[in-house]
Amino acid sequence: MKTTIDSIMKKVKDKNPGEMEFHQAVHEVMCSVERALDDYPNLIYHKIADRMIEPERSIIFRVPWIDDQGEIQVNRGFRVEMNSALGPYKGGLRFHPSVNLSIIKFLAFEQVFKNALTGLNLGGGKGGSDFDPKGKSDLEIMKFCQSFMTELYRHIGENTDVPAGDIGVGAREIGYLFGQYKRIRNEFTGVLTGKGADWGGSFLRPEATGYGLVYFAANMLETKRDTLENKTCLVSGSGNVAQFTAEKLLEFGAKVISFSDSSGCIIDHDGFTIEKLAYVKELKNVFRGRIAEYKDRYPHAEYYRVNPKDTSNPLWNQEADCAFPCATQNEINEKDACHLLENGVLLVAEGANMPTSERGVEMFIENNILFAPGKAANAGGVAVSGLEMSQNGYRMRWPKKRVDEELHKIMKRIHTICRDYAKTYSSADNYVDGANIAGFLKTANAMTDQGYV
Ligand code: NDP
Ligand code: 2IT
Repeated sequence: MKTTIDSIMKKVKDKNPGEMEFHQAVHEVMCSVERALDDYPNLIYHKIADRMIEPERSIIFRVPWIDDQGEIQVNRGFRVEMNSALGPYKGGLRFHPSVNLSIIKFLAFEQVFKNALTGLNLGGGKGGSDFDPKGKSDLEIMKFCQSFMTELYRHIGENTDVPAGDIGVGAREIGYLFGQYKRIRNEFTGVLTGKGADWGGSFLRPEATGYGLVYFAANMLETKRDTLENKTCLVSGSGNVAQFTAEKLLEFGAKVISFSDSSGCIIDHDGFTIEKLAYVKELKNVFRGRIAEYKDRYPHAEYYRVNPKDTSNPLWNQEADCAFPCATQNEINEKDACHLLENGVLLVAEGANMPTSERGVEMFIENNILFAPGKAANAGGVAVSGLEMSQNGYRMRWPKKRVDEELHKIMKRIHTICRDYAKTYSSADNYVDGANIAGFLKTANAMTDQGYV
């Protein structure tokens, strides 16, 4: 079977040179899937893996817009429609200067398996732009979003491709994107998720990724007859996922001691409270400030600025029971993983997509800690997006309680599926193998049923 992986990886590297993140995501999935391929020889015959690594469609487009000084700016837009075997392409849009084809392809690839795990009819895709929202006025953000949608609208639709938010794309951006789509198409449909609750959005969509992550972590601990109560937790990032992860952790009686952004991290050893969290939310969501400013209000906190010369992040070198990386890809490298293990971490659950390097993942698994890969643990966000699509189909809005119950059920189901597949093909606690194999087989079976398309 090694030859299968080697030949797949050779093709991926030859056809997509330099796309390191995409190679990493494919390699991780294929290493798990090889454990199951003996049972499914027809998948090799049908060249399922070969088909899966080639996006059904990749769209790259120019996004011109005019800044507040009247200067024309030009960014690059992307939408990678990876796989529609299980439903319309579904996945977020990322606006960040680091965005390139490799990043969008790795995210789209991960999204295929994540969406399969939700049990909903969702295919996988991802998009975005190298546009940097930092320091831009509201008007500039609106003009950029309108220009972005002026091209994207022809590729998407409620039954074709349904984008949502990701890094740099939240409620404000979804509003501007939706407004422009509606204007061009003259139709009010559920073409985007993460909409405002008064105009087609689902209750709890903003909270869903973070809340779902904590539900998943609680399920993992339950297998060891343990809970989150009184656990000291590290959370990275300070955006959508990080904020609602921390909020739910506090509700579950855990102690959260950190947040971060791309400039640095803040450690509050006394623990964040609801009031302190409200300040972080205001700082990031209203004033669009930096996490360093937390110290202005709470001077006892420690702040560590990102030092480009540092090969490890001080955030991951704190004593803690649980870690929730919620910022970005590869934010936990081998050294960070080493620090977490040395400090006695017992659970790592990924809120971000692929935040742990491949070696970091191996180290967590070798050391038998509970490790949840993003495609399982952060699936609550896209799952509630799926519920938003259903609600839009009926032109109805479910009460918060119902959405939360559904989210609980979906996260529990994903947890069970991961363990079931892990038990069959790997070891019960190997959620990486469980998630990859379950997501792959579900998608692969649908592709086989639908012929060579
Ligand atoms: P936000 O834009 O709301 O927040 C992103 C946070 O991560 C910010 O604090 C940001 O800091 C930090 N960050 C971004 N890039 C970097 C970087 N290169 N280095 C260090 N910190 C960085 O995004 P989300 O919270 O929505 O997304 C966070 C992660 O969760 C991403 O990996 C995303 O793909 C994933 N995810 C999101 C879902 C969702 O529903 N939104 C669903 C599932 C996964 P700064 O302010 O300095 O940019
Ligand atoms: O990575 C993700 O799952 C998301 N950014 C959310 C996607 C969605 O369609 O809600």
